[in-house]
Amino acid sequence: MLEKYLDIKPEVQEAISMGKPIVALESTIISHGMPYPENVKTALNVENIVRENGAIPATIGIIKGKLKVGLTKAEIEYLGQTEGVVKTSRRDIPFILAKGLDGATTVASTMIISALAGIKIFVTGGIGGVHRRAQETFDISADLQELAKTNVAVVCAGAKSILDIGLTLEYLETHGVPVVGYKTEEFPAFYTRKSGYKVDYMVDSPKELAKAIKAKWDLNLKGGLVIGNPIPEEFEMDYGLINRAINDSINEAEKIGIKGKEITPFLLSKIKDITSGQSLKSNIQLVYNNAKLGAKLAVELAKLKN
Ligand code: PSU
Ligand code: MN
Repeated sequence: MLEKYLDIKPEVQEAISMGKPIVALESTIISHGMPYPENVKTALNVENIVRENGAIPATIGIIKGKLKVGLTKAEIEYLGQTEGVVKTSRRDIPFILAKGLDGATTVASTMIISALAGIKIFVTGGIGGVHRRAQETFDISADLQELAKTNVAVVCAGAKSILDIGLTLEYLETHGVPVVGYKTEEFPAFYTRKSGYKVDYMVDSPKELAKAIKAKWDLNLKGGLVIGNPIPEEFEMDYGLINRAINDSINEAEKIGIKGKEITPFLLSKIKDITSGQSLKSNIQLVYNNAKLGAKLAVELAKLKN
């Protein structure tokens, strides 16, 4: 029945059947998170980094109403430069399929499709979360609910301070989602290594992390994990500079009334303009760094099978 909806690339299908290490990658970062052509270049480099570190990459997206597990180079190009690709979260999936549209998958929907295909490790830049002033707007990303219920581990560089990081961590705690720091006790804030908030657990090796992930799912403790991997020091942004850019972008969004699913892409693009492209450079580098860790983690997890 799933075959009707899922289109798995042969290389990825083979890796799934053989229990080889696989890393899922999302596509909203391609279509709505970065400008062309940097988006496509980054997506292809990320796939190479995953390979160099011993795993098979599977970039996930929706093309003409089919859930694609493992986009080809041409499909990544297509999603990266086609207008009208829909940012697709959990609620959107059925309609993008029924209407035969193209969709870029968020963290939430990439987790869903990964789980359907049997992929356990997923690498991205940053997760969605509880937005600032969510007390009034109710803007909480569907990514957090997905982490609460879907068994996929998400490697990211933390959450940006366009979000309320404290409330995001509280929300995850309520839903039993472990927040792990890779070689750090502090939850990273995407563009910067520090956020002022602690993680629940620090781990020092992909092996230790793989053991914890296996224990969680062996015990049927449903849901995902957030693995915070700080941006390498040499690519980190100045704390004051990035936070001024974020605040100015949020003010601008409020002034012109940007809301809902448009807000994250709007802020990312505004922050890039204010920082003259510096934020994009950091964003690209942190994704590369996550790809390395995600691949190593997938390798360790594959060794622990059964
Ligand atoms: N953060 C980024 N780049 C992105 C996103 C988040 O730095 O591209 C995307 C991810 O796909 C994430 C989504 O799942 O934004 C969250 O959107 P929302 O808050 O509308 O759920
Ligand atoms: Mn939202």
